[in-house]
Amino acid sequence: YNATNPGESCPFGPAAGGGTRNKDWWPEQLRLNILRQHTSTTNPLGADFDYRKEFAKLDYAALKADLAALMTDSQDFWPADFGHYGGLFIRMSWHSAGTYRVYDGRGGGSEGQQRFAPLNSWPDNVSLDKARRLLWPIKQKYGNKISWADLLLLAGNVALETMGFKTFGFSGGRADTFEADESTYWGGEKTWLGNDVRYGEEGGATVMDVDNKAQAHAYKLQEPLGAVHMGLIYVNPEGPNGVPDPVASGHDIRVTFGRMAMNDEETVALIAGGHSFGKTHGAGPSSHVGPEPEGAGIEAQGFGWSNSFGTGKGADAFTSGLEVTWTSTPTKWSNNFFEYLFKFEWELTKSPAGANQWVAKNADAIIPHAFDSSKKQLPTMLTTDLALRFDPVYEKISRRFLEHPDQFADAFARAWFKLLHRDLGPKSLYMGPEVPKEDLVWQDPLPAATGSALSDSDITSLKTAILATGVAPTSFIRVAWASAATFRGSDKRGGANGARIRLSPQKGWASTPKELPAVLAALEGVKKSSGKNVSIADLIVLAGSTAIEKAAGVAVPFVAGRVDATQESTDVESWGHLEGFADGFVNFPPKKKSVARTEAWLVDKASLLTLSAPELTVLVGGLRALNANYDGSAHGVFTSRPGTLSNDFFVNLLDMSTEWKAISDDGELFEGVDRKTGTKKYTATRADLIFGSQAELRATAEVYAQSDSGPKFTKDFIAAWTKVMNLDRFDVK
Ligand code: HEB
Repeated sequence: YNATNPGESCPFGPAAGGGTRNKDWWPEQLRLNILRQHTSTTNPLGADFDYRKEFAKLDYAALKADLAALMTDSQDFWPADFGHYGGLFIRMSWHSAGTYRVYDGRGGGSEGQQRFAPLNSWPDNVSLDKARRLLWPIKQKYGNKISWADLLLLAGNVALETMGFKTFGFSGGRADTFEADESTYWGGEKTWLGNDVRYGEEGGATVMDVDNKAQAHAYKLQEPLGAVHMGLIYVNPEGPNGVPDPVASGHDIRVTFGRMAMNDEETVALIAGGHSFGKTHGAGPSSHVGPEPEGAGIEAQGFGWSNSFGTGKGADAFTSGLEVTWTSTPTKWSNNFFEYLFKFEWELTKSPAGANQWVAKNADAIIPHAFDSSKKQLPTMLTTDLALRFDPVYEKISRRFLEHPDQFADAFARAWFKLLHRDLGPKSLYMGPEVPKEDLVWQDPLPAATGSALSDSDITSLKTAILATGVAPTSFIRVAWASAATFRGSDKRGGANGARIRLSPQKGWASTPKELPAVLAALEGVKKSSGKNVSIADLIVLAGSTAIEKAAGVAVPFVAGRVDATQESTDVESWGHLEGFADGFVNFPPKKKSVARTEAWLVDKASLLTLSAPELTVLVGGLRALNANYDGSAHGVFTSRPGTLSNDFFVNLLDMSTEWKAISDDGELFEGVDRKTGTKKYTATRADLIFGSQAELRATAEVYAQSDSGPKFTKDFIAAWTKVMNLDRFDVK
């Protein structure tokens, strides 16, 4: 029996879905797997489980007290450095939250994904398996009242507090997932820490070469990636590609932290604040370190990176291979990090594991040893730490923090809070006794609802007024879609509530329908003449739904209660990311054709809208029949009665009398001709034809094209439309 290779017999044999699979045969095949994740078949808590209700019953103070006690309760299986686990838990929380990316809102700490592959086995997450196991008795004690997702972040917050730092607050409310998320793009490399795929997009350099300064500053990290290598949270601590160049490293840090929505000040505060605590681990050579959790034997029970160097833990621990302790009080908040950063000159040296790091010149041994109180060491830093001094922009901020520790503490507290709460959703979802009062602009704040509720008869008369405006119903549908479809389930941002489509930047997006000003003017008119306290956000949705009602001849549900945001409460840059890369639902073409196919962007958008494959299918078919393309183009409008809700899209797409051929060099546009006569019938995009080409989508399209599908099609379309309109209505769910 080979313990390190137990599957030697036949790892890909005839059981449990083994064997060569579709994605091995056809790696280019469009997969729909990301539309069927986190369902009741994977969640042991069942469909009726409501985490928010459970969290409300939690004895929060008792949980915090237990976490505080854990910090100094050193366990033999992983002894605490300096007798305090604070540093380890801060790093765990930061790595849990730090995978967030602004472009699609994916990653981040809101689902407890650090428990699953690939994150549980990322080279950057070494030893965090130990941190999570230290937390298990507490998770076990409080059960469903605290999710792993919340616990992984709260532990870091409590760690900071037990070491004398005043945090900005904390909110619970993150429900767990129970399977590895497949939707987040972590990069296309086939090797850990590789960088062969992520550079070179759109005119940047193809390979990162830090010795070539001009090139190092021209390279573009592929969007939406937030890390310079597969398997890292952000950047290589030794410097770009391991080259110990603090200035070039500053460039990497700016790019990657920017993608986590952090500006220069937040970035400096986070790095220095975090590295005011704890130490790094690289006591011996990496050759002693065993496989990561996913690659380890069954008897390791989810532990990875077993280390045969010395005791393999404590003073002999190996995590990053670097051996640095930044401050003389690694378990107490101080301004040491900046004091030492500027006080000393730094000399390049090697860790015991051979990694590049820096040691203070002409310094006394003032740094404690983690396990031997009689030993003192020289101050040490990582290349990335020195970037906070040698990058000219970071330097200014760092010097200000050096001179004003209060400003540093405030900036770190706020940036840390943002880091942990960036993907939790609107403030209305925050829970627990430590929710800060202050509104923060990255929360996309909304005013409190003040309007008296609309009665049914109010809604009926508003509908009549909407239809009497003379604006084309399709225009109302386009604007309602553009307004609501900014929502993304990943970080619960966007959506129709707030009517930010009226504001910069959304009103100027290429994807925003040209009719927007006319639609808004008409709806302002409806509001005025109604004399009702109704928001424009509600009217936008009501107008879209009323137009569909008219096109379908069937009632479309509407729930009033949205509010209108202001320009001042809108962070233009941050809201800008919600435009996304493409919207195939209305044939808005991808901005990034070079990195993924149009149909892949469509599935990606459906996943952000939390739609299933049938919902995706019925929505696209219905929107095409309704003539709802963002720019009014006829692509995919396979019907002789555009504007009527019908299943014509499916019927005509699947009709063999049409033959398709590409008519653009980029393979994006197609023409459908009568197979017999050659007469031109339709034009279509990849986001249209995929429903006839991908076998699973085609199977669903067939259901909607059947002669008996009429009522089902209408019912399913209206349900899916209403779902999208209400995705951000956390107040009514
Ligand atoms: Fe950090 C640690 C890197 C940022 C917090 N870091 C650490 C380490 C490394 C790093 C390498 C070591 C690990 C071991 O153990 O060995 N970082 C890094 C980088 C960055 C960072 C590269 C970017 C630049 N951090 C950061 C942040 C934070 C942190 C932001 C928060 C806020 N860290 C931390 C801590 C620690 C670390 C606390 C310690 C841990 C212990 O003690 O265990």
